[in-house]
Amino acid sequence: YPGPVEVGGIRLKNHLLLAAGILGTTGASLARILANGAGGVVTKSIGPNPKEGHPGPCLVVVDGGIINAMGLPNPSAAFVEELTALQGEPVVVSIFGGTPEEFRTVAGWFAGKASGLELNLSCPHAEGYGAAIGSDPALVEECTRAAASLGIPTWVKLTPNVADIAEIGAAAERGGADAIVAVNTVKAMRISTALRRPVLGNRFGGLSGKAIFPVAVRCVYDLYEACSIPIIGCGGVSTADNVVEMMMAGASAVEIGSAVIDEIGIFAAIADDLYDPDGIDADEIVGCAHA
Ligand code: RRO
Repeated sequence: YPGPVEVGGIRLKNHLLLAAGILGTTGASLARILANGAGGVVTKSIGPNPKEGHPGPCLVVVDGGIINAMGLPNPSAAFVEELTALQGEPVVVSIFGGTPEEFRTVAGWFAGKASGLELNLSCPHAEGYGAAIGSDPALVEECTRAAASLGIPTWVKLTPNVADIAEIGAAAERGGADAIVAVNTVKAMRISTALRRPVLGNRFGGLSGKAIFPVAVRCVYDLYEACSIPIIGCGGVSTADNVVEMMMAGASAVEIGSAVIDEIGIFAAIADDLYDPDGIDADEIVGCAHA
C-alpha cells in the first residue's frame, strides 16, 4: 500500500474510497469498510430534515448494474452521533440541501467531526434537491461557496445527466470546492412487461454499476480538461484495471459503490492488485491519457 494519500484536503489511507449511499448509514458499517481495506469512506447523504425516502420498490437489478430510487432516506442531525467512534478516521460526510443556506446549516453540524464533506448536487430523482441544483452552474457555485466557506475540506459530487459536465465542474471550482467527484448515478428506469408499468415505486431512479463505467470515465476526462482541482472518479469501478483507467482519465482517487454490495473484500482485493510490487505509480499515471 502506498501510505497516506492527500486528495482535496483530505488524508486517505490509499486511493480507494467507499462511495456515498452504500453501507454508509451507521458508524459501525463505516468502520467495517475501513477495517476491510478502504482508504476512506463516504456516508449516506445527510439532509436538513429526517426523511423516509420513496415508496418501494426502491431497487431493481438490471444487466450490468442496479437502478435505485431510495429517495434520500436519512436521519438528518441525529447522524452526527454515528461519527463519535470514528474520530480521526478518513470519513467524508455526504450532505444535501435545497438552498445554499441549507447546505451551510448541514455542513456546520460536521465541523470538527469529519475529515471533509461531499456536497451531493447530483441525485437524479430528488425533487428540489440533487440534480435540480447540480445542473445549474450558478446554483452549484452558490451552494459550494456556502459550504466551503466554513473551512471544512469540501468535495462536490456531480451528475452525469447534463449536457456539459465541464461547465458544472468549473462552477464548483469557482465556488471554492477542494475536489470534484464524478459521477452520481445515470437517470434510468425499468418497465415490467408482465405488469405493464414501471418497476420502481418512484418510476425513475439512478443506474450504478459496471454499465456506467465508460460514462464515468468520459466525465472524468472532460473535467480534467476544465478544472485544476483534483477529480475523484466514481461509477462502475470493480477492478484494479478500472482504477488505472480512471486515473489515466484524470482521477486522483476512486470511489467504489455497487461492487461493494457483491463483495465486501473488494477494497483489499483491488489494493493488492493495484499496489503489488510491479503495480502503479499513481503520480505518474494521473491524467496521462491527455498527453
Ligand atoms: O437516496 C437516493 O435515492 C439516491 C441519492 Br441521495 C443519490 O445521490 N443518488 C442515487 O442514485 N440515489
